Amino acid sequence: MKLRVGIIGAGPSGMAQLRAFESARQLGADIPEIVCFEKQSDWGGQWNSSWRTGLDAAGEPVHSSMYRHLWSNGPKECLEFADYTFDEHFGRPISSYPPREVLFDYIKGRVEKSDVRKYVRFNTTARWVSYNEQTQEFTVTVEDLAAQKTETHVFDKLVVSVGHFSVPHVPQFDGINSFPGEVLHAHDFRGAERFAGKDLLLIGSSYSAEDIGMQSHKMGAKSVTFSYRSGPMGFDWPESAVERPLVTRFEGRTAHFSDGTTGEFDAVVLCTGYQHKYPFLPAELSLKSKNVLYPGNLYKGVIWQDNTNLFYLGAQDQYYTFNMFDAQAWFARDVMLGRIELPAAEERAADIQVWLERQDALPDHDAEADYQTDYLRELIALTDYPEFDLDTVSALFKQWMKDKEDDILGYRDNIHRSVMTGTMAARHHTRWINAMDDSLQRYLNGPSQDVDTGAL
Ligand code: FAD
Ligand code: NA7
Repeated sequence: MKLRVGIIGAGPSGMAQLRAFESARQLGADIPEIVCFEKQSDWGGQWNSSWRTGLDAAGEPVHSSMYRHLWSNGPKECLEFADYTFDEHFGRPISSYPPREVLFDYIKGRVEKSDVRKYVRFNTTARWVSYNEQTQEFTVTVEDLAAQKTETHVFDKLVVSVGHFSVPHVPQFDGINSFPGEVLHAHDFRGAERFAGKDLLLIGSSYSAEDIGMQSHKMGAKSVTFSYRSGPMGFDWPESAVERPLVTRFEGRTAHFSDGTTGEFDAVVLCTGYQHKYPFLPAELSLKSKNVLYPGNLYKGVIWQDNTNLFYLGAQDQYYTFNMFDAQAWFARDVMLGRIELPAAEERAADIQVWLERQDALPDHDAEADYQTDYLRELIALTDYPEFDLDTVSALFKQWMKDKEDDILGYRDNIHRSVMTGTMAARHHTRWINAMDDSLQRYLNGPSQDVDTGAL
C-alpha cells in the first residue's frame, strides 16, 4: 500500500510540503498519496488576508492577522525560494519590501506552476486527530464546511502546518474593562485609517507593535505610545511616538505606567503576541511553546520527538520564512520517503539539547539571525533543496536591522541584491511613507505617489 500523508494547513508551510513532494515526483520518485486540508477557500495562510475579524463566513475563527497596507517587514531577498525566484515570477526586478498582495502573488505562482492544487481540500477544517500506537496510523476527523459533512481520513504520516500567529495572547490589565475607547488585539487590526487624529497606545515591543505603530503614524495618528514589558525597541521614532514601560492600570481613558507617568488614550492595541494552539490535537501530540527560534521536543525543529510520524512546519519564530519552510518540508519529505534515516531517540534528544542550549546563550538579534542561518544550513545539506549563499543572507538580516535603527520610517525604501539570481532590486516608484495604495496593480504599474519625485 502507498504511504499516506496528511497535511493540515495550506499556508506557505503546507504549500512548501506540497512543492517538496512534487519536486521529487518530477525527478522520478514514487510519491505518497497526499491530502492537504485547508479551512479557508484559498491557500496562502496569513497572506490570504481578509477584512473579517472574529469568525469567518463559515463561523470558523478568522485565521489571518494581516491587514491593509501591510508591506513586507523584512527584505524579500531573505525569504526568496531557491527554486522559484522573484525574477522568474515577475520577469523584472521589483523592490525589496513589497506589499502583501505582491508576496501573495509570488507564493501562489510557484505552486500554481507545480500543479499541486489538486491535493488540497479547501473549506475543510481539521477537527480532531487520534493516533493508534498499534497500527501506527493517524485518524483525522475533518469537517467539510461547504457540504457540512464530517469525514475521517487515515494517514501514516501527519504534517501540522497551521502557523502560530493566529490565536492571540491576550493578557489582563487592571481597569481595562472600563476603558471607554476601542481595545483590540493586533490579530483583529485591519488598518490604521481609523486612528487618524487619535492618541494610540500599543502594548508590546516586537514586530506587531512596531509596524502597527508606524502604520498609524503614517495614517495620521496624533500620537503613538508604546508600552514595553522587558525593554524598549529603541528606534529613532518620529516626534509624536514615545516608549514607556509597562502599563500598571487604566483609570477611564488614562493609562498609568510603571515609571509613574500617565497618558490619555483614545484606543489601545494589544500587540502581545500569539499562542501555539492546536485544538485538533490531543495534548500528547500538541506543541507547547513560547514564540522562540527553537521550540523543544522537535528534532531538527520539525519532527515530534515522541512520535516521529508527526511533523511540524514553521513552528519557530522567524527571521527566515518561505525558504526555511522549504528546507523543513524537503527534510520532512525525505524522512517520510525513507531517504533520511532517523537516529535513535536519545541521539535525537541530544541534538535538540544542543540547539536549545545554544539558543539560551544567544546574546543579541545578530546572533539570532546567525543561529537560524545555521539551522537552515544544516537542513539544506541533508536534502536536494538548492543550496544558496546563506552567509550573505545572514549579513543582509543584520543590514536590515541596522537600516531599521537608522530610519524606522524609511528602511523599506532600501534595495538589496538577490543571492539567488544576483539581480539588484529596483527602487520602488513611491517611498513607503507616501504609498497609500498597496495593490499589486499600483505596485507594478504606478504611478508614483511621491510628490517630490526623484529625491530618493
Ligand atoms: P500560516 O500562514 O498561518 O498558514 C496556516 C494555514 O493553516 C492557514 O491557511 C489556515 O487557514 C490553515 N489552518 C489553520 N487551522 C486549520 C485547521 N484546523 N484545519 C485546516 N486548516 C487550518 N513573514 C514574512 O516573511 N514577511 C512579513 O512581512 C511577514 N509579516 C507578517 C505579519 C503578520 C501580522 C503576521 C501574523 C505574520 C507575518 N509574517 C511575515 C510571518 C508569516 O506567519 C509567514 O510568512 C507565513 O505565513 C507562515 O506560514 P505557515 O504556513 O506556517 O502559517
Ligand atoms: P512577538 O514577536 O511574539 O512579540 C510579542 C510581544 O508581546 C513582546 O514584545 C512581548 O514582550 C509582549 N508581551 C507579551 N505578553 C505581554 C504582557 N503580558 N504585557 C506586556 N507585553 C507583553 O509577537 P508579534 O505579534 O510582535 O510578532 C509576531 C509575528 O507577527 C512576527 O513574525 C511578525 O512578522 C508579525 P516581551 O518582549 O516578551 O517582554
